[in-house]
Amino acid sequence: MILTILTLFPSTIEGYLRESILRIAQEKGLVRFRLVNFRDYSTDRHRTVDDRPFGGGPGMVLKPEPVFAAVEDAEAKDGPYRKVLLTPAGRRFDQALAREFSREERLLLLCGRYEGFDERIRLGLRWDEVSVGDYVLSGGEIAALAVAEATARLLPGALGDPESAEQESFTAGLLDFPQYTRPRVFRGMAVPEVLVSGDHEAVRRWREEAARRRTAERRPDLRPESDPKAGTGG
Ligand code: 6GU
Repeated sequence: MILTILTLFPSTIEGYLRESILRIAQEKGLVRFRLVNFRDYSTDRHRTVDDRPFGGGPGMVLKPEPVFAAVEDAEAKDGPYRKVLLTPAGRRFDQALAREFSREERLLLLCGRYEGFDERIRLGLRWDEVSVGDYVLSGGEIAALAVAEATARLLPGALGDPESAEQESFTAGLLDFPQYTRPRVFRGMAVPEVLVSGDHEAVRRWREEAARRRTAERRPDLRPESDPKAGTGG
């Protein structure tokens, strides 16, 4: 997959891509990240990317020309992209959409800034408009990283053993079960006996039950993927 991120602040994203699962996924050749500062596509001598809103009001609005030029250049070089506009007005990002994105050959994320985008950016290109939750960020960079990581970790071969084990079918779509490591007693709190019993089937049943209980208590809106009543959650 080629994952291109259009942003006015590439350095805020760069560091994270060099660490974590995202670095591993790149080293394995599963994904190539491209950071594009669309200010480079501004043609005036001040390299303008934003301007005051027609009709008045506070703040600045992203101009259409540099965004269009950057998108068209990326598509001329790489081919057509699935294009994602990061905006609090978008569809809520979830695991199902991450899975969908992970099947794309090319994914482009546009990070906004300022008070918003000129409406013709929305109208003139085909976007999936995506939000990462009901709160306001000052720019799309953190949202783009969330989308990039959730997507890249689903690429076949991206995860090491610990995380792929976590995806075992018996807890898919549920919240995680509680985990313990040494010591067996810490400040009077003991590890559940079953986890040190050596009985793998008993461990599996305990974890499944714990995951189900935790999910029902905390996130009754989620449904396990194996549940025939499954909604969009999980
Ligand atoms: Cl994608 N962008 C911004 N600026 N704020 C957000 C968001 C995105 N998702 C939630 N809040």
